[in-house]
Amino acid sequence: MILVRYKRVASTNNTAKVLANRGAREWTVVFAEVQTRGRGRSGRKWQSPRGGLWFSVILRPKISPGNVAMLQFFASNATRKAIMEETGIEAGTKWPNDIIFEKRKMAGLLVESKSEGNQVSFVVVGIGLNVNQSQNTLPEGATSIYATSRERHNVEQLMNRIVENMQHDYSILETPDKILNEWWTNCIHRSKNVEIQTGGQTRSGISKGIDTDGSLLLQEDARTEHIMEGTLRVMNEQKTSPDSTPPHPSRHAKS
Ligand code: BT5
Repeated sequence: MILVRYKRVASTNNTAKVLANRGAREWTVVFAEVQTRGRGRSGRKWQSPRGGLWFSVILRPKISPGNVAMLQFFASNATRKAIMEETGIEAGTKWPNDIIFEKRKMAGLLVESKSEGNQVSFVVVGIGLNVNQSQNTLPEGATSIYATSRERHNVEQLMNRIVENMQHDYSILETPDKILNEWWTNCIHRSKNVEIQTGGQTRSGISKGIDTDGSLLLQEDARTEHIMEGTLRVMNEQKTSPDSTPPHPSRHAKS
């Protein structure tokens, strides 16, 4: 890992993309104590004050551009595991890019990439994890490790653990099923009723799985649809089908 540390940047993803375009090596990591223009998906803002962990990892995986979304699931798994290993908090995954604890967002990921032809030239995996912020400084619907456990943690130690987990599992990018399985097994809306805001529409149904293109499988009445992007809300806590639901029935459920 090659660490590039800043006290303050606009967005570690922006800086990482500049470095990647200049040829930075794989596993170059851009870290900032504060982001002044932290970004979420679709131009949303990501609040990034001191006390949280804000960083981006440059990767050059040998995958096709159509599979870049796998990096999001891959990095979510590494982050969820690191939180558990370092703090004991058992958080869950939420489609497409969240880590949740007790219905509140603890972390978010922003994966951006550049491809040339059929080759991915780089992927930037941006990870934002609320660590030492107290509840009253967090946005609505958010939580932090401190707000959850009353324990403060070293943000760089958490980052190192996340990157180590990614490095340890990097070769399984070649076996996407393992990544999808792990993500889905820890998903907070596995086989639950959900509502998704997508492209100006509201879709609702039972979330049935995820696929290598990053989509969510949503069962609406008799049809199962692939939802490519959106914001998901879990509608109730009752399981609609038994726990034996296959982790990602995608291969069998395409409509
Ligand atoms: C995300 O977007 O969840 C992706 C967040 C990625 C942040 C990292 S930090 C390092 C790297 N550099 C960047 O500039 N970004 C990445 P999205 O799913 O669109 O969620 C955005 C929404 O989350 C906002 O509209 C708020 O409602 C909420 N939000 C903003 N700041 C938050 C925070 N610190 N914790 C929890 N929720 C937050």
